[in-house]
Amino acid sequence: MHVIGTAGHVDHGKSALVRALTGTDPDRWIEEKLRGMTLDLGFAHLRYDDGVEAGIVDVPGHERFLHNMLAGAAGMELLLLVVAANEGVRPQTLEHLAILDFLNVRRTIVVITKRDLVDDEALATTRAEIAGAIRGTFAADARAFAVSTLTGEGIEELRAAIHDALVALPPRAESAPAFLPIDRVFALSGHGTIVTGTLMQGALHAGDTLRLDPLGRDVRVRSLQVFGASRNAVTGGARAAVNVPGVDVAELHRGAVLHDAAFAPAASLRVRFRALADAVALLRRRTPVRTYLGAAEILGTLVFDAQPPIDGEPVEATLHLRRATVVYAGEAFVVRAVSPKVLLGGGTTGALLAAPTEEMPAPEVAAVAQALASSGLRPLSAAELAAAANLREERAAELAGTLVANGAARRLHKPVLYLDATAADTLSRRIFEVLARREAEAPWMLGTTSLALARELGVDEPFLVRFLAADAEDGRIGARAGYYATPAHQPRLTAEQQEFFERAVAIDPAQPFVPSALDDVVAAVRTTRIAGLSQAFDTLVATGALVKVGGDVYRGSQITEIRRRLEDAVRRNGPVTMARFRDAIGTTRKYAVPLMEWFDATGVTVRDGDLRTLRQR
Ligand SMILES: Nc1nc2c(ncn2[C@@H]2O[C@H](COP(=O)(O)OP(=O)(O)OP(=O)(O)O)[C@@H](O)[C@H]2O)c(=O)[nH]1
Ligand SMILES: [Mg+2]
Repeated sequence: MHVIGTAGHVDHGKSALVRALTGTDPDRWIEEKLRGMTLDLGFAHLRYDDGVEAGIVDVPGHERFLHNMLAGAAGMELLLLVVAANEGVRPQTLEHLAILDFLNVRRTIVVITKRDLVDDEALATTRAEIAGAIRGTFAADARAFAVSTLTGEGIEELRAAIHDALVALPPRAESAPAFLPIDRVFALSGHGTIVTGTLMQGALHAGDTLRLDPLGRDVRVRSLQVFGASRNAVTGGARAAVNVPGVDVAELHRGAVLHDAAFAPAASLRVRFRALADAVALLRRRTPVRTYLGAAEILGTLVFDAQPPIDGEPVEATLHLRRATVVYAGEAFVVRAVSPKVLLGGGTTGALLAAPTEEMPAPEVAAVAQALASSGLRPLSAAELAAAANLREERAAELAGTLVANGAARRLHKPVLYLDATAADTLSRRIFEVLARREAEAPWMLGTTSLALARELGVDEPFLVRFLAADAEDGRIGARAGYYATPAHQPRLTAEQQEFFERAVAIDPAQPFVPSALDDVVAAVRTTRIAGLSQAFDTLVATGALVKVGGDVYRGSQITEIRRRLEDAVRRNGPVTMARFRDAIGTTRKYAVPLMEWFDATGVTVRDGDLRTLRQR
């Protein structure tokens, strides 16, 4: 079996294409459905009458969710590079191409979607643009198919081409030790914990005993499934769901690895690294990086043997990771800068290093490290460090910076203070555990507030807020709308909650842009006895799945479409009056007025007398 992956810019029709090919909607979350946008990886099963089959991994196109795209990218062998005919090549088309260039794609098919929206001339322009974008890349010789999921045009030809490409793919290394990077963890009632991922190599059998890292625990495979069908064995290239009894969901996260015990975790890896030509200016001899290995994102430092590369030629380097992980020899990886998260390059792993290669600390460094260690969780300023280590303040700050770069200290901001990494790591781990447990208890919540965390951990809240900010910046946890969560946490409503909101905020097909009254939704939330409804409502609003406008509630997908029509109207005929806006979306003044004011307030439009224009970005 093989894995097909999608890639391409946001809204270019990747998920619609997967649905047209397989009948499965890869957007699993209600938040995705209400918003009409993919946030996390989606999965579907492609089958042909002659028995050829493949798993499809559908990725989000929005740059904010690039970390999720990266978690699914390593397993892809056949790439469907999706470009909308009416928009052509956009930033994430190119970014996804650049990322996949470092990974394991063997073959690419270009899919030009939304064929129904353009004439032949515009299609030819898009074709030419794509040809330019893939020239000189791994996708250079890809064939292009123009399709429409709306009319069905081109879908059968594409299906046939995918079939032929699948048959031509070389098999995965079956005699290699099994290696399954975990991209999803969930509990199935009556069965316990299930982990899923793309089996990169080797084979798995029901009854096997395997190692789960970073837990370092041996687990027995109780049962195996491939897209809902039980199997006694699965081989490389399959999307496998593995039932691992005796492991709690809260202990496991995306990025863990299930493998033959042939691999040992290592925190330092020898690598062959190739820089993106555009990124060489950002590289230092020691460059802090976010490393993407398998389904994991791990912070670390890339240390070049000699000077940092000056071009795209491969060089030797060592990758020091904040936490140990298992890799197989020759495993492909990608790195991004820590902040802003620019793609820097990628490469393949070589030997694992048993002992760290860091130089021994000089006495001054040791004095600063000692001062931090004895202060525990009380952060120190450069001035306090200077006094404790008998140094000038600038020198203390410089050495503390070195410790931060080495991963031996943590820096908090506003004001700048330093913490011992061991004490900080312990607190980070405790925070992570609390977050994971609460997410398991109430998965519909965006996360946990700093106040609740401070109470539970017995830590001073103002300190915790700054500590959490640093954790969030490093990618150890996620932070949004005042809630903290584990990085892969995606709030998930229960089936009951989901049904409730689909009913409470329904769309009338005859009047697709009419909202629901907020009062009605709130009253229904109050009188319905489903647990966690009001928290679930907050989650949907905070994530944009639902949008409050005046006294009304819209689905995010309604707002997106209304905005598109508004922008179209302005582009076509210039500034709009309230009446023209109302006509463009076919509702009444009652709804048009608050909507228009909401667009003014959120910076989409600018008011000038009775007219609205679009705010220039
Ligand atoms: N007219 C037309 N619209 C399409 C076609 N394919 C997709 N769309 C529409 O384009 C919008 C985006 O489609 P999606 O499939 O969600 O796009 P996506 O690439 O998965 O988006 P992200 O996952 O958020 O990056 C939806 O409103 C689709 O209905 C097509 O062939 N023709
Ligand atoms: Mg999508």
